[in-house]
Amino acid sequence: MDKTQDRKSRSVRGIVPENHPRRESILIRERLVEALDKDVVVPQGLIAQGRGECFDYLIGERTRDFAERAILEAAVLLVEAKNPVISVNGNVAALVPREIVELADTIPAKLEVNLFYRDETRERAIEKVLRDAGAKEVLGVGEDASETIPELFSERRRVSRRGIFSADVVLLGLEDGDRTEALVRMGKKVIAIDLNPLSRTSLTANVTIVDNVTRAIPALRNKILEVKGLREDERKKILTSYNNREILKSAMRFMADRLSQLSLDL
Ligand code: PTJ
Repeated sequence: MDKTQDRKSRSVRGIVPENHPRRESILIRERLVEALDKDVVVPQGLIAQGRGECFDYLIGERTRDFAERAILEAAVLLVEAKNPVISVNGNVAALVPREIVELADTIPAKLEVNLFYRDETRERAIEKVLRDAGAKEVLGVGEDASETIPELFSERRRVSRRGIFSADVVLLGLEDGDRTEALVRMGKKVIAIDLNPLSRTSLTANVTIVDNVTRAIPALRNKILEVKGLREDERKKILTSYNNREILKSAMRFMADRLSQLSLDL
């Protein structure tokens, strides 16, 4: 039996009881392992998910008010952008394929494949996931990723001219710090979804949504529908009153306070 079949035979997808307290989380893990076998996710992506799960525990696996505020800010930025682009890596494609395509349609924004561990097999596999989920156009695949982000040495420097290279607003999920810094240096507004408020990406992005991509992406889409109905002065007020440092501080305070409270309740 090869490794893929071996993993399939051990899958618990069909047997997790409906009332299992960790059902959702177990099924997400199964989804990521399946995506691993299709070259969508890399093994390192499973490690990244584990780190994310740990932070998700600390916020009680719910979208908190610091994330809500960042989502509102992100919604206004995306609606007002001239060339908004959603960057899609392996984990995002595996976790929220349909939701990310719906979000792109709603803004509207372009979808671009951008990988830390890049090779053409993965680019094509992720493009397929997005197309199967309804995407009409997927940038950043093959020759399309012919531009480079200056001063960046990972494979994430390769971007599409019509996409991230010329974007004014870029939405990223599970990003690495170097590229976030490079995009901000290029003058782009960067919106990051990252459960870890301490990561370099979180600290560097213009807007950090400290939440799970599985909750943040649908919430962002709903917020965009609301923001589209706002007047210009209302949107401006939202933009000018935002402070990302304060958002990060309140996420960190929330985690610390929650742990203290939980230790008292033991
Ligand atoms: O598909 P590729 O080749 O582009 O590779 C993707 C990974 C995720 C492997 C790559 O970007 C990577 O190594 O990322 P990092 O540096 O581990 O950063 C991932 C960040 O996302 C960490 O801060 C995690 O806490 C956070 N994170 C993990 N899972 C989630 C998450 N944030 C939101 N939602 C999640 N589900």
